[in-house]
Amino acid sequence: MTGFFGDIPKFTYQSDGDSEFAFRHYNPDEIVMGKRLEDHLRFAVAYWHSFAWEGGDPFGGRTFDRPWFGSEMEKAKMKADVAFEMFDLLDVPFFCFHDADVRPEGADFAETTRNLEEIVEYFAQKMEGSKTRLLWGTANLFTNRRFMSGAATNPDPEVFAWSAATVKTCMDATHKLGGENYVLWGGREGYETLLNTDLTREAEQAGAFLSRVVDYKHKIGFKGTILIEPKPQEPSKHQYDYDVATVYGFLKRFGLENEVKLNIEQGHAILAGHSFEHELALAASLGLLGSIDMNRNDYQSGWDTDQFPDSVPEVARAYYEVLKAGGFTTGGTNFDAKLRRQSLDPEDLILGHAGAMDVCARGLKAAAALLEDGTLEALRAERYADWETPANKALLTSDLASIEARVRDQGINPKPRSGRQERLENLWNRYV
Ligand code: XUL
Ligand code: CO
Repeated sequence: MTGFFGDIPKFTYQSDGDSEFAFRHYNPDEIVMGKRLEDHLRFAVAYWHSFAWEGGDPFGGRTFDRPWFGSEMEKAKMKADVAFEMFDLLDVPFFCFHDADVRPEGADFAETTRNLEEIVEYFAQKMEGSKTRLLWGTANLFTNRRFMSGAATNPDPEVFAWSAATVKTCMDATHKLGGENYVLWGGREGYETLLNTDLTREAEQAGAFLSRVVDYKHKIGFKGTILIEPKPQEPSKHQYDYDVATVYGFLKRFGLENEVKLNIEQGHAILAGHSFEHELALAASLGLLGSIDMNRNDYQSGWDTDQFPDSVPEVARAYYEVLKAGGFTTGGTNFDAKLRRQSLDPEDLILGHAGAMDVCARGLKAAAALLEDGTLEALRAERYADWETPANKALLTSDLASIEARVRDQGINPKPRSGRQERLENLWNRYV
C-alpha cells in the first residue's frame, strides 16, 4: 500500500446511509435488460488525467503535488501502485493509458521502448492481483515537440516512421495486457494554416498509416477493436478526424470501414457542434459504434474542458443510443475526465469518479426503462409506417418519370402530420 488514499474505504453500493464513500445508484450486480450493470457500463479510469496530468492551464503550471511526479522508473512504478489502488477502491473493471502516461521517456527510441516494456511487465504483475482489465491502450503522438506538425500526417517522413514504430510498440503493449481495443486519437493530425499544408498528401499518409495499423493487428493476432476517436479542433485549428461523418468518409476512402470503429467522446461532439447522442446514433447507424469517452464540456467556454459528467438527462440520451444499438461489445465507458486544478486532495480524485459512475448508472437505468417501455420506439416506427407498403417501398427503386405518373394517376397530395416533439419530450421526462 502506498498510503496515498489514507483511510478511504473501498466503494460498495449502499442504497441508504450517509457515507460519501459509497455508490448510491451504481450497483454493479443489478440486472438491467438481462445484464449486470457493471457489464453494461464497463467503466474505465483514464490514466492520463488521473495520474499524469499536473493541473496546468495556459496561465499557470502544476497545481497537483503528487509523490510520483518525476522521470525515474521508480516514480512510474509508484504511480502504477497508486493507480491500481484507486482501481480497487472504485472497483472499476477497466483502465486506459497512453505510453507517455505510464513510462519515462528515454534518451532514444530504444530506451523509451525498454521503459514501456518494463512498465507493461509491472502492469501485468499488478493485474494478476486485480480485477481491473485494460479497455484500451494508445500512443501519445502529440505532446513531444517532434509531433508539433503531426504524426502520420507530418511533412517529415522521419516523424511518420517514428510514429508508426511507436504505435507498433503500443499495440504490442496493449496485446500483451489483453486490451480489448486499441485507440487512435489524431492528436496533431490536422493543420494550423492551409498556406503550408498539402491536404491531399496528408490524407494519403493518414490512410496508409491506418492501413498498416490494421495489417499489424492481424499479423499479431490482436482480437480487439481498432478505434478512431474523432475531434474537430484542439490542438490543431482543424483536425482531420472532425466528427463521425468525416471519419466514415475517410474509412470508406481507404476501404477500412469494416476494420475500424469509433471511440466517441462527449466533449468532442459538442466542439463539433453536435450533441453526443447525434454522434452515437450516427455511428450506430453506420455500424461504427465502438466505445465512448464520457465527460462533459462547459457549454460556454468553447474548449475541451473534460469534466466529470454531472447530468443524468444528458448521459441518459447517450446510453439510450448505446442500448438501442445493442450495448457495448469490446467498448465501454472511459472517463476521459479530469479534476479541476483546484481539486488537490486524493478524495477529490475518488469522488469525481464515484459521482460520475452514479450519474452514468442513473442515466443508463433511465434509458433502459424507456427502451423497455417501448412507446418511444413505437411512435418513431409509426411515423415511418407508410413506407412499409409495397407500393411505397417501390418508390426507392422507381425512376422519376414513373413516380411522376403515380403522383398524377393517384392524385397524391401529401397532408403534413405533427412530429409530436413535445409529447416525446414529456415521455422522456417521465423517465429521467
Ligand atoms: C484528447 C482525448 C484523448 C484521447 C486519447 O482530447 O480525448 O485523451 O482520448 O488519446
Ligand atoms: Co478522449
